[in-house]
Amino acid sequence: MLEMMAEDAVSIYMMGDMFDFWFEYYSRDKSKKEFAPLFRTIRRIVKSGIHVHYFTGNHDMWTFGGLASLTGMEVHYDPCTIKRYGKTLYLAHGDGLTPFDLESFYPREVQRKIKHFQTLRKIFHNEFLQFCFRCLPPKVGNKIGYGWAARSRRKELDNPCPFKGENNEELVLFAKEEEKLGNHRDFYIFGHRHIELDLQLEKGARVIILGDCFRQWTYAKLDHHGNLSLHNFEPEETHQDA
Ligand SMILES: [Mn+2]
Repeated sequence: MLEMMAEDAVSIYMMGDMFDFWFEYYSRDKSKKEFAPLFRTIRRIVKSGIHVHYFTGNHDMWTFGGLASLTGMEVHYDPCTIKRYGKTLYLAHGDGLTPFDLESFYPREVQRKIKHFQTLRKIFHNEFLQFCFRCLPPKVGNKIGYGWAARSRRKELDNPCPFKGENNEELVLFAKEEEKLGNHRDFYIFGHRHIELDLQLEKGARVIILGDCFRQWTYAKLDHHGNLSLHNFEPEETHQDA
């Protein structure tokens, strides 16, 4: 997919959670070797003059410089607003982005769920706890991390969560709130939710949620006229020899 994009891209933006679990320890983690072919490809693309950006997600925020130095990508830990071809784009993985005013949007039960996720997110971002986890032997840390990721994957498979509608989907509500506050963007682009969404808001903004890169292989393309379109990559077509 990356090689296909590299044929005519100026920049490539990956919206995070490309890894089930990514953590950089103080000691050497031999299991990272399995990503060598991916990293070689990214390095080659970067070397060819294409800017490659990575937005960390909630499964791979624990990079402390390693991912950038292994690949040459620019790693972003926070959402970014960029301007390309006359359009303004808000780019973020999407975890933790909820409308500020939870009470007016959600019933109490949903508010509780969101607050629970926010607490967990604070724990995951805590620098002291990150320091402690970095001291663990990679084998132990990975067992915990991959175990957690597998549990959440199973939960999602057992209980898939399709588009909740524009009055309930947190990322849509977040974008609407931004527009209301006067922070206009032409496109809001997110990952995180594993659903494909291309939604036009009233004020001309569009919310794009990119599906995934294991079933739907979704990507968005912004051409030099500023038109944005969604596509699905078909791996078989170009990778019969892989
Ligand atoms: Mn995510």
